[in-house]
Amino acid sequence: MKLEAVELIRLNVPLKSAFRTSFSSVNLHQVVWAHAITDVGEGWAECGANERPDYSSEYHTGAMAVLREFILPDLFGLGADLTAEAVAPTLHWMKGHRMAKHAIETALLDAQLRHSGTSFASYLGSTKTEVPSGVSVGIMDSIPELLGFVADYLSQGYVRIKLKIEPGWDYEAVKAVRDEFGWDIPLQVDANTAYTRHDFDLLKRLDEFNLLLIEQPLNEEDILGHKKLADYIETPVCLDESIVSADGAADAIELGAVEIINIKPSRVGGYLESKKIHDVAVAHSIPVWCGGMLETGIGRAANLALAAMPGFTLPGDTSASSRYFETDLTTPFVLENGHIKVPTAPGIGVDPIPEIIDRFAVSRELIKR
Ligand code: NPQ
Ligand code: MG
Repeated sequence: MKLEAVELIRLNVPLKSAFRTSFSSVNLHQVVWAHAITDVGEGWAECGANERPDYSSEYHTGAMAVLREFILPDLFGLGADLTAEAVAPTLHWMKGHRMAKHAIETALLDAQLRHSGTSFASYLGSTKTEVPSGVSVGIMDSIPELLGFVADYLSQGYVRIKLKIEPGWDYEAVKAVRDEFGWDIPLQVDANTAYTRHDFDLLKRLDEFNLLLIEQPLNEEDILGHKKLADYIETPVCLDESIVSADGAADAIELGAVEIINIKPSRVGGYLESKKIHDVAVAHSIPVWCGGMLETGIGRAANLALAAMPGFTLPGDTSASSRYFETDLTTPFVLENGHIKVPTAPGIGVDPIPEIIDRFAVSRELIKR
C-alpha cells in the first residue's frame, strides 16, 4: 500500500468518575487518534500515550512531534512498498517512542486488514469469540467509597477486580474488599511503580489476601528488585511498565523477575510485538493478560482481538465502554455475563462515529506525503 496522508486527532473525553492512580488523578481523558489514509483505504488507531509523561516517558505532543518529524517521512518514503509489517524494521533505527510507533503501525494494519477483509482477531490467530472482563478500580478518598464502586462493578458482572494501590492506600483497602466481598472474587493490585526495595515487608503483608498478582510494585527499571521481591513474597509478581519488548520479556522471565505479564500493545510498540511477547510467555508457561490505557472504542476493539489469543489466560482490563465513558466514540462495548464480544468485522471491526468525534475533538492535523 501507499500512505497518502495521516490525520492526527486530539480528543478530550470526559470520564464518568475521576480515575486516581499513584501517578495521577484525571476526570477528563485526553486521547490522540491516528487516521491513516492509504491507496487501499483508511485505518484508525489510538495512541496510548497520556497527556503528560506520567505513565511512561511518552506524551501527546511529543508523540505527535515524532510522528510528524521522523516516523511519517520514513513511511512516506517507502512509497507503494509499505505494509504494516514493514513499520517496525523501517523504524528500527529510532530509539523508543513505542506508543507513537504503535499508533501508526496499528492504523496501517487496520487499513491493510479492512482491504483484505480480515479481522484483527483472525490476523492474530485469536481463538475466542468473547473474553472475560476485569475492571481497574482507582484510589478513592475513603473505604466506603471504594466498597461502593466495587459492589457496583461486581453487580455489573465483572469477573475480576483490580485495585490501584500506593503507600497509605494498600493493606487496609485490600482487607476491606476481602472482608466485604469474600475470598472467592479474583482480586489483584496495581502499584504503578509506587514502592521501593524498602517496602518488601509491607508488600509481603498482602500475601494474606490470596491475590492473583501484584502489578508493577517497583520502578520500571528495577528488574533485579522485582526478582528479589518475587523470591520474598508469595503473591505472583506481574510486570506492566517494565516490559516494552519480547526480548525484554524473555530476559525478565529468565531472571525470575516476572511471573505474569500485562501486555499493552501501545507500551510495546504495537500488535506485532505484542504477539511476540505472547509467544515468548506461552513458551515459558507465563500467563499474560491484556492491559488497558482507558481506550475509547477504537483502541478497545483491537485490544479485545489480542485478549482472545490462546495465551491470554487471565481476565484483562478490557472493560466495557461504560466503565469510563457516558458515550463511547464508536459503537459501545458492552459487558454480557462478565464477558465482552470480540469484533469480527474486517480490521479493528469498529468505526468512529463522526458526529461524536466533532463533539470531543479539540484539534485535527492532516500530514500529507
Ligand atoms: C495500568 N491502566 O494498568 C494502567 C494505568 C493507567 C486501566 O489501570 C489516564 C489516567 C490514563 C490514568 C492510563 C489501568 C491512564 C491512567 C493507564 C492510568 O497501569
Ligand atoms: Mg498497570
